[in-house]
Order: sequence, then C-alpha cells, then structure tokens
Amino acid sequence: MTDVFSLLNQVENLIKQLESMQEINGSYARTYRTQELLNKINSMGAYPLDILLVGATGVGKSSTINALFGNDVAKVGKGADPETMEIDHYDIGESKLRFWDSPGLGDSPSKDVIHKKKLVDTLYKTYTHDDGTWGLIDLVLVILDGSSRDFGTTYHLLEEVICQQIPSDRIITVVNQCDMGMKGRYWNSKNHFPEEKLKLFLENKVKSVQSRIYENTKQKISMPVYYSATENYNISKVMDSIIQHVPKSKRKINIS
Ligand SMILES: Nc1nc2c(ncn2[C@@H]2O[C@H](COP(=O)(O)OP(=O)(O)OP(=O)(O)O)[C@@H](O)[C@H]2O)c(=O)[nH]1
Ligand SMILES: [Mg+2]
Repeated sequence: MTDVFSLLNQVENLIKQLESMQEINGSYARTYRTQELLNKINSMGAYPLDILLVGATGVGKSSTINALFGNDVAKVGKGADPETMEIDHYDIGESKLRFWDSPGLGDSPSKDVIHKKKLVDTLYKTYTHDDGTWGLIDLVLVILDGSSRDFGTTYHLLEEVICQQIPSDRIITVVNQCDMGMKGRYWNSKNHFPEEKLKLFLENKVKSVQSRIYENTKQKISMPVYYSATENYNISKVMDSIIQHVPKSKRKINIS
C-alpha cells in the first residue's frame, strides 16, 4: 500500500517538474522572439515602434498583449505620457515598442461615436522632428473575435478609417478566440489545439476576412493568423507576423 502511495507521489512530483519545464520553455521562447522583434526595431533606426490595437470590447486585446509579452510588458495608464490622449499604452523593451490600447467598439452607438473619434485622433496623430513630420502610429493590429459571426463594426472601421490612412503593409489582422470558433466544438482542450474540422473552419474564416477587405478596399492585407490568447495557441505565429510587418522606417507624412 505504502509503495502505491510513494509511487503516486513520485508521479505527481514528476508532473510538477514537467509543468515547470514547459513554463520555462514557454517564457524562453517568448523572450527570444521579443528580442528578435526589438532587434528588428533597432535596425529601423528610430524607435519606439508604435502599434495601435483595434478591436471590439472584450475581443482579447489585453489578453493578447499578456500572451505575447508576459512579464516583459508594463501597462502605462492614462495621462502618464504627454502624447497619451487618454489612451492607455503598454511599454515593452524599455519603451522601444508601444502598444496603444484603443477603447473597444460595439458597446453602444453613442459610446462608439466617442471611441471612434479617439481612435481616429490617434491614427492621425503626427509629430514633428528635425527632418520632417511623421505619423505616430507605425502599425495597426486589428483583432477580430473568432467566436463571433459578425465582424461588421471592425470591417467598417477598417474600410472607412484605417485603410484610408494606413497602407496595407502596415495593417496586421488577426483572429483571436479561435478555440471558440465553432462554439467550443472541435477544440481539443486537453492538448490546446483545434481538431481538423475546426482547423478547416478557421482557415476558411481567415481567407474570407482577407478577401472581404480586398473586395471593399482593393488593399491586400496579409493572411490573418488565427490564435487563442488564453489557450496559448499560435501566439508565436502572431509574433512572427508582427516581426514581418516591422517597417523599414517610420511613417513620413507629406504636409502640403
Ligand atoms: N476562450 C477564450 N477567451 C478569451 C481569449 N482571449 C480572451 N478571452 C477572454 O475574453 C475576456 C476579455 O478579454 P480581454 O483581454 O480583457 O479583452 P479586451 O479586448 O482587452 O477587453 P476591453 O479592454 O474591455 O475592450 C476575458 O474573460 C478573457 O479571458 C481566447 O483566446 N479564448
Ligand atoms: Mg483590455
């Protein structure tokens, strides 16, 4: 009997060790990729790289930042920076990278008007340096909710506002909550990945997002990545997509 207990104890300890090894591996991979991103920003010659987060309320903006950067991220509250314009931002890598957390849309029509205005203000924000006028926002990360059928508000925003101001190679569209794509069906929650049916569904979904944006704006955005911030699935693909989109230079604005 004692042998069985001691064996069980050993197994339990082994599982705990394995879990902590996975944790270390996960954070090692994250730190490695964050470093790769910061190196790419360094070679841009001017930093910080400013990324505007766009997405409906509760789409998982905060969860995405946490999944991507874990402890490397510092949230900076409203008004802490003169340029903040009442929009919180996250600082990464000693302020070499900033994510601007725009307020979520879709709560109510009257709030949407105010939120949209703040978003447009941020998108159009410029600053002047010795060598000209530059746009504050370098990239826009548009997060869609994979559990929702209705992307209407975000499409509208992309087509009417974002694509008008930002070239398509500076727009990254991603689909979060892919674990809930088919209302949670075909998600393997034990091993945290989509079964074949859900995978097919998600692949069709991201293709249709890309073609819908093309049809309406004639801008070809890169193929969206589907992922799950809380299930830690495809986070490295989101990171790779951001790394690939780091521009060669900041966004020069020609003021005539
Ligand atoms: N199942 C699932 N839930 C998620 C995922 N990402 C976020 N959530 C949940 O969705 C809720 C909202 O997530 P947040 O990260 O706070 O979303 P947000 O976009 O920052 O929300 P606001 O700041 O209020 O607009 C939380 O309960 C998260 O745990 C995901 O990938 N899968
Ligand atoms: Mg949030």
